[in-house]
Amino acid sequence: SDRKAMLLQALENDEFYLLYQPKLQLRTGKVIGAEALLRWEHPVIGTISPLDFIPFAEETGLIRPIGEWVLRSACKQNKMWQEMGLEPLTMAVNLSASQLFQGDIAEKVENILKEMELAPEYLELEITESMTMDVEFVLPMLRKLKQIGVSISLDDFGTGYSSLYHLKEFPIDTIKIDRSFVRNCTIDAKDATIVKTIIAMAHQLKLEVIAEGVESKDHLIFLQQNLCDEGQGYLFSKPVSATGFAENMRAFE
Ligand code: G
Ligand code: G
Ligand code: MN
Ligand code: NA
Repeated sequence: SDRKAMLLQALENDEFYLLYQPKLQLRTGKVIGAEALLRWEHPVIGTISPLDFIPFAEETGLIRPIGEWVLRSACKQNKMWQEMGLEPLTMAVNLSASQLFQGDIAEKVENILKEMELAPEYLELEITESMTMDVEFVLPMLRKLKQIGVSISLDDFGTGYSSLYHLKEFPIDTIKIDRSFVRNCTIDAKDATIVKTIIAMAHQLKLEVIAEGVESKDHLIFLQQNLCDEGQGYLFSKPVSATGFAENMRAFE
C-alpha cells in the first residue's frame, strides 16, 4: 500500500529521529535517565507523531526494522553522551507489542548493546500493558531480556487491563504512573489516593516508581512528599534533541 511504501521510504531516507526527555531523581533533583521518543519528519506532511504510525507499523510488520532503528540510535546516542563525559544515564526505549512477540528480541538487544559497547545497565525497556496479551509468550521474552541485564518498566501504569496481574507475573523494575493520574493529584482526592497507593505498593514490592506528566511545582511537591522516586514531565523539560539534552545536562550540573 501507499502508507507502507511511505514508511519504508522513511527508513531509507532517514526521516525518523529521536527526541529525549530527562528523568529526574526527585530526592536529589539529579537527571538519572532519558526516554527516547520517536518522531517522523515527512518531507511534505511535516512532523508525524508515533501515535499516528506505530499502530500501522505494527500491522504491517514494519515495526521490526523501525524498532530496531530506535534501539540502535538510542543506545548509540547514550554511548556518545558517555564519551562526551556526561554523567552516565539510563536510556529508556519504548517497545511495542509486536517487538516483544519477536522470538529474537533479546538477541537483538544483546547484539545492539555489544555493537555500541554500551553496558546493559544503561538501557531500560518500557512496555505497556495493552501489549501483554499473551503472558505465556511474553514472560520468557522478558526473562531473557532481564538476564542480559537491562531493566524493564511498566509504562502507563493503571490504564491497561489486569495491571496487578502483570505486576505480579512480570520481572519488572519500575512502575511508571500514568500521567492521567498525576494531572490532578493535587486537586482531586481520588487521584491523590491512587498516586499515593501506587507509590506505596511499588515500594512494598521493592520496585522503583516514576511519575509521568509532572507539569507543575505542586505536582513535584506532592510527589516528593509521598516519596515517589523519579519524575518526568514538562516541569523539567519537554522532549528535546540530543544536542539540546546535552546542553541542558551541562546547565543542570
Ligand atoms: O512522544 P509522544 O508523547 O508523542 O509519544 C506518543 C506515544 O508514542 C507514547 O505512547 C509513546 O510511548 C509512543 N512512542 C514514542 N516513541 C516510541 C517508539 O520508539 N516506539 C514505540 N513503540 N512507541 C513510541
Ligand atoms: O506513553 P509514554 O509515556 O511513552 O508517552 C510519553 C509521551 O508523553 C511523550 O510523547 C511526551 O511528549 C509526553 N509527555 C512528556 N511529558 C509530558 C507532560 O509533562 N505532560 C504531558 N501532557 N505530556 C507529556
Ligand atoms: Mn514511555
Ligand atoms: Na506513558
